[in-house]
Amino acid sequence: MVLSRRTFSAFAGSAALGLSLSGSAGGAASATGRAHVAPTGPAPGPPAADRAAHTVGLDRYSMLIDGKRLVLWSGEVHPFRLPSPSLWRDVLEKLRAHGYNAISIYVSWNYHSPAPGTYDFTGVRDLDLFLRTAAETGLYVIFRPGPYINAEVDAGGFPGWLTATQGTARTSDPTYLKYVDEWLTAVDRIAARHLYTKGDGTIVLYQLENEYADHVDSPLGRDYMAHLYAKVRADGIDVPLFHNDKGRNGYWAPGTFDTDGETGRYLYAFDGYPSPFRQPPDWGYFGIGGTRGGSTASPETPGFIAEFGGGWFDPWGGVEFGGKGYAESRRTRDAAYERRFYLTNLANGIKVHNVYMSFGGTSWGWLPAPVVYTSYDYGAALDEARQPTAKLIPMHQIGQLLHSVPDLAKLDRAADITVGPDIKAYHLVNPDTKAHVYVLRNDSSTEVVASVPLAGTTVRVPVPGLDARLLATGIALGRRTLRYSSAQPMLWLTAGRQDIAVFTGRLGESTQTALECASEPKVTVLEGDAACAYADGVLRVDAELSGLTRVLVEGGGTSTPLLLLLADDETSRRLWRYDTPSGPVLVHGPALLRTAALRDATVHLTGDTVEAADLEVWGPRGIRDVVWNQGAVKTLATASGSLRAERQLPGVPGVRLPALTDWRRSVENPESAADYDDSDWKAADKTSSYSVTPVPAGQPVLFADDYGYHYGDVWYRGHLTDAGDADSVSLSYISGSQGLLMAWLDGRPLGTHRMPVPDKKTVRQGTWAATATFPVEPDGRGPHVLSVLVRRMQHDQDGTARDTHKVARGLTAVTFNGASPAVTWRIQGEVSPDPVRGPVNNGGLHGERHGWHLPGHADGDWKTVGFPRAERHQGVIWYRTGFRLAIDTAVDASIGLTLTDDPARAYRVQIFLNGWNMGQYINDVGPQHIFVLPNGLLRTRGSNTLALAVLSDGTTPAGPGQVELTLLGSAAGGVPVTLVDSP
Ligand code: IPT
Repeated sequence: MVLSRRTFSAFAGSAALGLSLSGSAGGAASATGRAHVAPTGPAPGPPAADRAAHTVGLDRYSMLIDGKRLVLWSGEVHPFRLPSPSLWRDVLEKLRAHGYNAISIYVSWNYHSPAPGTYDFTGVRDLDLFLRTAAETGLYVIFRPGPYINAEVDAGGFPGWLTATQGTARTSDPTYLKYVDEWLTAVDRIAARHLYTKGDGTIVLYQLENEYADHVDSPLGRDYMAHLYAKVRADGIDVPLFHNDKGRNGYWAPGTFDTDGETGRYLYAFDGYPSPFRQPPDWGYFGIGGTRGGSTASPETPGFIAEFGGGWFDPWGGVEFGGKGYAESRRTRDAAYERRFYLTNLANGIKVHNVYMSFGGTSWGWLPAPVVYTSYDYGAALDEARQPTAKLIPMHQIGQLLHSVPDLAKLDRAADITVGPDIKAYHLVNPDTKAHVYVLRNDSSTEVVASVPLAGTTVRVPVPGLDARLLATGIALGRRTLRYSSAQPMLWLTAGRQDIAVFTGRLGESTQTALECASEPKVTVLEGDAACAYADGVLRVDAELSGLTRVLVEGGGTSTPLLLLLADDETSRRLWRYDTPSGPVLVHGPALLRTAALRDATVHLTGDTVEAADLEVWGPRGIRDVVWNQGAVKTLATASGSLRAERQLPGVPGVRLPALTDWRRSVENPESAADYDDSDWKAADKTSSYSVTPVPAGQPVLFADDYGYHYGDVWYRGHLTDAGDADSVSLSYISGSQGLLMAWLDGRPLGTHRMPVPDKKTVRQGTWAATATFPVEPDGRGPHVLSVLVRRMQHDQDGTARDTHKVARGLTAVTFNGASPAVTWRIQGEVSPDPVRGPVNNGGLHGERHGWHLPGHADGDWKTVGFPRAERHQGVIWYRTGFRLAIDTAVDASIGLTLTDDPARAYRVQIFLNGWNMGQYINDVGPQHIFVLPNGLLRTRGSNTLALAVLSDGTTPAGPGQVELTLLGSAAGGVPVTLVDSP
């Protein structure tokens, strides 16, 4: 009988409000076995490191956490792309607030390992702290430590030193496996301290390898995967493991390799980055499947998308988005894209859903792979400057829905329905509760009003062009049951004496919502316009969505009132649910709710405002007082059962940024001079290499990695004898995209060669090799010195397991025409890695080797200059200045450095903030002009040092032009920020 289900859901709903502290509920699947029962109860409450044992299981529908069904609604975030640990909390709180219940993280091997046997998890690399913060924020973690990650990072995450080792990576090669085990031992030691199974943290899933699509049918691959499986288990990781298939190929599905005799603890997952301009693909329930495809590849494990496009990356020159940068990625994969594609995924049975990226961040220093520039904003829902975008709205609405309506965690395909032309309709049913779920998608560009058969009635539902919505019938809304609604349900909760249910849709839309009521209820429209009518056991509420329409329903079969809230998108964005141990809190008004805690009769809230904002709070019975960011707020009780602030919360005060002046200048590259003393440089005289680039016959190995230089610029000095007759020299080199080479003979510039700006095709080609030929006129037989600087950019990724990260970087061959001089070579790259900033901070420029980028560098004798500059020079010139900020500690200001100049000027700039390499600006390539300076590295109260290393080729005047601080966003609130050590 319907009533009993309703009663159960209502009861269970309240029970789910607190943290789930105890172990498994009855019939749960466990980490060591399979589910036998597939309950549809409440979704588990937010996780915490609660020191209790938990089970993490699964069946063919979903993950089962302590036996409770859970749809993981996850966002990808990379700790290494935000080098300021305090801000991790900001990002995670913003995602949690917007409905995400999980995050997925890569851990990048190269970031933590400057040398074999050395693994560093301190400072900005403090993975323990990151995982603790995730647990404190109440987010589950999907853990992805590689060993290979791709991720548009240098060498796909492989450490630079691995490029100079024997053996084929990403195979069962024993040398490679030896290093892999070293890494896994180090990273698993940390992961094992944060497993949800033990209540030490919130890791619930762990990924082996990454999009491994090669050697699928060979022992090289199978043994490798089996090795990883066994190693990770041996390291004490007891949560389910998985691999992310590059497409729906069925690669590495359960049973395709040896999982140490275990079954039921390994999942199949796949990745999808479909074009936003085509129809969203079906898989799972509505897909064509095939023996290896989608859900049919692994019928016993839940639909799992380990990565689904939340944006896309942009190469140098901005070729992906027509030079418009990540704003265009965000525009083409906007909120409507998310509804259209992600709701299609849910309709297809996806129950573990991770959006790559949800916060992209910054590929600072030498982290970026050749395919990307510094910003990894990605067009994600939370932008690189940590600012929420409109893309968070659907994530929020769907995330809250998944939490409130556990029926969605167990759906079967139901009979197809027809809703008229131009709408794709998906129909699903929960076999236990008989709740029905519909996804309606409009792939045309104009609005369609669909006639949808819902619970025996035909309901007119507008679906805007290129948009989608989810509808439900028969779901519990507290003590009541939804008959149908043309609006998308968002959440329900019990607060104090009443239930609250929220429905959402686009601004201005006409909606009809029907609730089952055994008898005629008392209905009061508290705010907005709504027409209400009762007939035949159903209360119907019709309203146009605008702001917050409030309808109070009392009686009608239950003594608990229901506050029905109808919210347009922007309004729904300001509705925050927070689960406390005493029950849920619903807050309306501010730009962000970070935390809520109940102490006695007071609810303590923290969060952000941007504009002045209303504050209204619904919470457990007995709440009388409200505190916002430590300040008492005077409130009134409302007819809606809430407490409402008498006055608005103030918005953020204005933030003024200083102009950058008093630049000082110093010219470098003494290495190009004939008489430079290079006697302490390494002799480049090796004869063999593990690189996949062949060593040219009769020449020494000149590849930088073979001499221990893995990041940034590298210098060569060739000492020539008998070169007098030479008329030209040909320098062959390999770099990543945007690499360049410049040369001098006896201190005289020979010229610069630059790799071409990539186009859509070449950007994926992977290898940038070229030969630059410069005429020479050596005076006399010598000796002569040929100085060469190579900006080698980064190593290729190894997406196809062909050791492409071992393609050489730096000079590869040097030949002279007209003479055959004897040459001895010396090489110099980065000095030993910065112990605080890590291995990817520095390359081998003279200034970097001598600390010109560091705050403490004595630049008193550098000459003061003004910007803009216009100077013709081949080589490197540094500029330094300091600036002070005095930003109110109650303000979270996100600040960037903006560089602009005449785009014809050929120069590039490495930007150092307090010694931290915040990235590379290429004036005549772009498209990036704004570089985010994360607080913590940036002292928002105190003094800062900026150092710019300008590399110009002498063909045009070079800047810097305009260099200024830019406010990228601000809010009253934020998180406390601890300064990052910056010696
Ligand atoms: C897939 C990778 O797994 C991920 O690391 C990242 O590179 C992402 O794509 C693109 O940003 S690779 C796949 C799209 C071929």
